[in-house]
Amino acid sequence: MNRPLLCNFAVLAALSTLLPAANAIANIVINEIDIDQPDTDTAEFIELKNTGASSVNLDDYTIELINGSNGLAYGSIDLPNVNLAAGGYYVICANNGTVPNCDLDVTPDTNLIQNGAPDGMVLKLNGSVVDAVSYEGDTAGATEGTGMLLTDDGLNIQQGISRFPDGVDTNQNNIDFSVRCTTPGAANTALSAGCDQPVAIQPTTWTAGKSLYR
Ligand SMILES: [Ca+2]
Ligand SMILES: [Ca+2]
Ligand SMILES: [Ca+2]
Ligand SMILES: [Ca+2]
Repeated sequence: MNRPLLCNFAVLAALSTLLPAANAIANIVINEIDIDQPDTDTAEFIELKNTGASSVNLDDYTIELINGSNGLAYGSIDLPNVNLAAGGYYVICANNGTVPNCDLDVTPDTNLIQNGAPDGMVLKLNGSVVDAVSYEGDTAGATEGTGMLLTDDGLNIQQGISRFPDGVDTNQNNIDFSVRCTTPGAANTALSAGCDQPVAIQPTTWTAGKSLYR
């Protein structure tokens, strides 16, 4: 009588080792992009986030940059064999000299990501699309729901396109993404203006700081 019970436990144990991997499929999202900067684009990046509760290896993931005029990929980034911790961020940049917290510096240094309108990108796991974002309209094969209509216009320093609230994915690009101050490698912010200004020093902090120099 005990043998079938033990067998069931064995099956459950085997399944439990498979389930985290299955859940991991939807846990990596395109969390933030900066596609356009003043003058030549010299600080473009793509930030991924692991929104799940367990570490995910990125080796089987690829990002494809999609041309909105024909739906074809104009670039592909094969992610390396690295583990991204639960809640962690992974930044792919064009130039790690201009993008803080860059984890993977890819070529070219400038004009890596097309500015629209529209264009998009997809995140693939073993060849299947698991997340996508289209900006300045709908890009064939790279749009979830409706493409984001607002744009990173390239006129403001350190302003880009963020998933906000951070990490939340309703599979509606025009709802999930908005123009915000850039935060490569960190949680996305609600701030959307004055992005190149330092965070204001609170009076109490300033008083405490001054006391250090007396
Ligand atoms: Ca660009
Ligand atoms: Ca920008
Ligand atoms: Ca999505
Ligand atoms: Ca961020």
